[in-house]
Amino acid sequence: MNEMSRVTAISTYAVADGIAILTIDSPPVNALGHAVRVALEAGLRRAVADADAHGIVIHCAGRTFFAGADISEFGKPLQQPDLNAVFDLIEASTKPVVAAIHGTALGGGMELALACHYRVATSSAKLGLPEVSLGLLPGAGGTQRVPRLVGIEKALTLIVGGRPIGATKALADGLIDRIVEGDLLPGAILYAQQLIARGEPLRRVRDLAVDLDATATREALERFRATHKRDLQGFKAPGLILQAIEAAATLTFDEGLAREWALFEELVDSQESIAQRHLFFAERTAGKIPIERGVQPLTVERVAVIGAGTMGTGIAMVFLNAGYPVFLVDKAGDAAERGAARIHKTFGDLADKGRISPEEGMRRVGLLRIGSSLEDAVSGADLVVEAIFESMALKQAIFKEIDAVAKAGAILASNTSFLDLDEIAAVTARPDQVIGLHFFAPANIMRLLEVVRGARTSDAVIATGMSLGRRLGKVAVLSGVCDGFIANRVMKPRMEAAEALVLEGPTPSEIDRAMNRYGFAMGPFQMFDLVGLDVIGWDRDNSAGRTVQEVLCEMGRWGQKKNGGYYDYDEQRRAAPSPVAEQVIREFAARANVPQQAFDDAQIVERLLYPVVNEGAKVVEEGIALRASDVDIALATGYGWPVWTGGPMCWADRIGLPRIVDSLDAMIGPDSVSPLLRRLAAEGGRLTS
Ligand code: 3H9
Repeated sequence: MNEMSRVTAISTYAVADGIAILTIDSPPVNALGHAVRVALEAGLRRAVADADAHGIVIHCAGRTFFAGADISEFGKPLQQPDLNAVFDLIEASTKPVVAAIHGTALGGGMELALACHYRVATSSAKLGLPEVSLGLLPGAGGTQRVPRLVGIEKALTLIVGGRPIGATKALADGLIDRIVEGDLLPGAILYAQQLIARGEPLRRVRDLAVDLDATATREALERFRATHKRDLQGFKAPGLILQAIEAAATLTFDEGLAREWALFEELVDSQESIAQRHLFFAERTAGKIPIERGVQPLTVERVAVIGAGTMGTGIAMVFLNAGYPVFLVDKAGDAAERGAARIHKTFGDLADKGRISPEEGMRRVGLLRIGSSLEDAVSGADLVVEAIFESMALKQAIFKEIDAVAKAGAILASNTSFLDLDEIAAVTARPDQVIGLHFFAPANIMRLLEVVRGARTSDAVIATGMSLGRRLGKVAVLSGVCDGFIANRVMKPRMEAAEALVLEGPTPSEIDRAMNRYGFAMGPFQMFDLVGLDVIGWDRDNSAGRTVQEVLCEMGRWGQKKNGGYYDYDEQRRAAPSPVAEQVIREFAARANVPQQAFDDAQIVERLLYPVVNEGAKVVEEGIALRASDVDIALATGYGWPVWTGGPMCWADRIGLPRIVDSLDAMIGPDSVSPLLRRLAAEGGRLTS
């Protein structure tokens, strides 16, 4: 290799055996921001002009190939050169350009690779167009080049689905040309030399034909729309992606590119994409926590889970999925055996569906031990997660026992969803080692993990909880101690508002429908019926018809499990509005002299969700959540808050805080409105930055 020289501050240029190597080094993920585009342009011009170079390899230093356009540049004026200008240079090169891919070639990064004449990748590389999850579409040729390379049907799955694929599949589909075993760069150079030696043509994806004609493409799009109707509801990007892909089959390449750009610009400025980009950064910001500099997470190798109920077995699976040996213990009868059976069945089902290999299923099951002796389970564990019944007395008793047998330094975690962690920690001799790990049900599916710091939890233990969350594939959000922590506390006013509103005129199904239209998979009454009215705070012994819930429970209308609650259910558990429940509600309202009126969807949304915004602001001002974006990401990942609204705080900023405060003043009274919310509204401020 001749001497390496700098092209710009973040790029180098060298020639090895007749091949120019252009290396970009822009940590952390080589996002294609302005400086990177400038570096690519300069490097390409130099390589094209260099008489010693007969081919060009584009390559990235650090952990990954280009992970996409720089998302933080969206919404700001575009600085030239744009990506398409860089890609024009690549395609116009008279020397073959090879993309050498490692890590993740995502979004604009994959589009850059597609603009190259050839692509090689390491076997561990992943490629994808995840723009849809940011409410965007690939805006640098992705919707035009992918259909030309792999056909319309596969392009739909890749671009609307947004899930990256591995190198092996990319090779099989024709997205890449070779998998390099061993060192990537020498492999890419060798490949470029072979292309030149064989006199292979400069393959420009833009010149390939799309596999389907216009009519067949439209039919394929219709089929796709019909099959994925539910998944696409509420989102703006998928519909526009379909239009862009249609353009690939109906327009020339350049016309298609122009159409794609127009659609991209429409999306970049859309509320949906702004909200989804907010959540992208919210997820990453949640990991930034105020602990002493240099504090490192403790080592966790072995885990004990106490309690083999639904929550305990779910939590055990989360750890098994991530490769941790787990001891699941339950003192009651054969509870641990039954928990283990559920775990075996879940992994078996996953293997049957092809989601994991049978060997992987066996490996995970092999990491599980069960028993009924607390000491056996706990004594070897670095982390003990308690997941027993939600009672302070029971939790304190079990923490005393655990504390006595756990090794020194072991972390004791509670999965409590409401109780005061400090009271639990106080019964142990190691309150600094006690933390809350609040998983959301089903624990093996839901992405949110609230890491609850007690008054005395040490920084090292907090750091461990947060880094563990990441290793478990969860979104870890740090919460202080309060009733319900972040997500449950912030959502509680929605339930209370629904119970009050139903007495004022709207039926349960009207209220739920407004929530469904807003974007929640379930409204509050659908949720009550699913969970069971008898288990959400019904005091059976003292029930005296004081609330609608008490009356329904006394009637045996406990929800889905009894074929009746707020709704009536048929044998297939299909819900229908219930005349019986509605009569109970109206009689109740008449007795309490509640004035009746009609509410439209927008009014229902205000009544139910403005109080949620208010509670979110309180959680921030009390320091329970570190920042408003933590509330948003917690609700999006823990409660299915529709991501295209960005979560309650982002949504509130869009509506305008003064309007929300005015409405809350009238609705719940000025004394109940969060002072932070009121101050920001007065100052023209925002909850999210
Ligand atoms: C696009 O390409 C549009 C084009 O079609 C058209 C354009 C015209 N930009 O996730 P991590 C930051 S849209 C800016 O913790 P990991 C991230 O915020 C883009 N910043 O690491 C974080 O910063 P900080 C399509 C980005 O190893 C740091 O990098 N591409 C970007 O767990 C580390 O991130 C995507 O949607 C970016 N594109 O995962 C890919 N990406 O340290 C988005 C990351 O200050 N990225 N950052 O908190 C990812 O999926 C993951 O970051 C990745 C690495 C898998 C790459």
